[in-house]
Amino acid sequence: MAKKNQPKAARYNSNHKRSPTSQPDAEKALHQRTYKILDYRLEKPSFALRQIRDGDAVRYDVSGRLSAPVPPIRDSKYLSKQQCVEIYRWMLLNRKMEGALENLYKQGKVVGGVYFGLGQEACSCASAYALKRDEWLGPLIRNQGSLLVRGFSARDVMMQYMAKAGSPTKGRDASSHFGDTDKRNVVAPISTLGDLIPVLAGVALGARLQGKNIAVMTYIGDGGQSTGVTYEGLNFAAVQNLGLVLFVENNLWGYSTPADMQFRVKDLAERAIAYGIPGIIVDGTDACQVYDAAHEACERARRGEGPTLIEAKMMRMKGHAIHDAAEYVPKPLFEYWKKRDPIVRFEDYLVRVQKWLTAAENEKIVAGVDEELETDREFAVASPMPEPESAAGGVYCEDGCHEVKPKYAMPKLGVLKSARRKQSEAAVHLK
Ligand SMILES: Cc1ncc(C[n+]2csc(CCOP(=O)(O)OP(=O)(O)O)c2C)c(N)n1
Ligand SMILES: [Mg+2]
Repeated sequence: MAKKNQPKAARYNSNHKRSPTSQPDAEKALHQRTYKILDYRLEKPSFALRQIRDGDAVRYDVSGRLSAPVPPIRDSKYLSKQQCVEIYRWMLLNRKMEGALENLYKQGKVVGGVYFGLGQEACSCASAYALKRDEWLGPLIRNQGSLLVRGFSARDVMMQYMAKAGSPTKGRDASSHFGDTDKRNVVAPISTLGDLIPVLAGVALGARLQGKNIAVMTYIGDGGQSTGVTYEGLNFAAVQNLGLVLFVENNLWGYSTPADMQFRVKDLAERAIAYGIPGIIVDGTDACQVYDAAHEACERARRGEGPTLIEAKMMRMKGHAIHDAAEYVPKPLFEYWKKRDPIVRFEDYLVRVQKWLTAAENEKIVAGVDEELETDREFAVASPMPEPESAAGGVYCEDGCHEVKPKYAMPKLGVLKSARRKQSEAAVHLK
């Protein structure tokens, strides 16, 4: 084989260790600092991806402990049986709704593409579940489960994808770029990755000026976290002690780029150290771990103690969107994560391990979800498309159509002053 055609192998393994320096022990002890990253996982997957170039073609090989036993679900410190069952139902609705969307797309009824959160339902649903009704969420396109938890229906999501007149954006967008700043406190996803972070930090700042420390939650992917605005937004939240709960969804791929080619740190939770905020790792396929970390971070936020970065490790179980068959993902990686399916494992936990659901009760939940979806799907399909003339409406704010009112109270100047005082006290303390 000619040299230029030979497969070249490059290792992209974030577990590389730099060679130790030859500092004397005493000097090392003097300079060494230690930082804590909490890790809730019951399993620490260990594998490496290898990029193989064969001429112009690129593919990935995976090696490591791919036959490791599947970890159990970790008991939650906070969730009741009732709450676990509720989260399980949201996850089921999330998954089955996306299945219905895939079918609608194949029937030519969806305008544009479809984005899936397959394998990430625990992360979307259990995280949003930790917020109180009057707190705020800024989902990304993969967090359709979070939208359901915040009070949107499967009907809303399906109508949106079909650009129906009665959809949340009245047919103006054909994916999940919608929110509700009036009742559900949801900021619409922003396509430029990372931009939701300063926006949500701003929401927390607004609430504080109105005299209330609230938790605000948003997400960023393993790819999107490389953007500058992620740093700027989180740093702003950190120095202002704003109650931002940032889920870094490490699903191992950003489009076709593997996570190991996106960052050099071992765990993205380590980024928290540089912001001076707590960093936590959870298994993103375990709803109990996701909820517990989210709940603790929300409680910190409500106490006015600032942001938390939670890295949720999982796998994007489909391509980037429906057009992407994800051929570049090594099959054994899919097989490994399929065994760690968040819904199958949570169901097993509720039915067999905890015996919180009988088989008959479980079947009733599944049937209820199917029935709800079928009703919503039929309604969405039968509902009309927007009238062409309506396209120009709703672009500009007409007199009185949007009254911007403070959500919590009239802004207080004193709050600002006390926040500044707290900051300068903290600065003195650090010195
Ligand atoms: C600033 C910015 N750069 C690039 C894109 C195009 N883009 C959209 S999604 C995506 C991949 C994101 O990967 P990741 O953040 O890991 O999220 P995932 O899709 O895996 O959930 C890219 C590159 C964008 N929307 N915004
Ligand atoms: Mg990703």
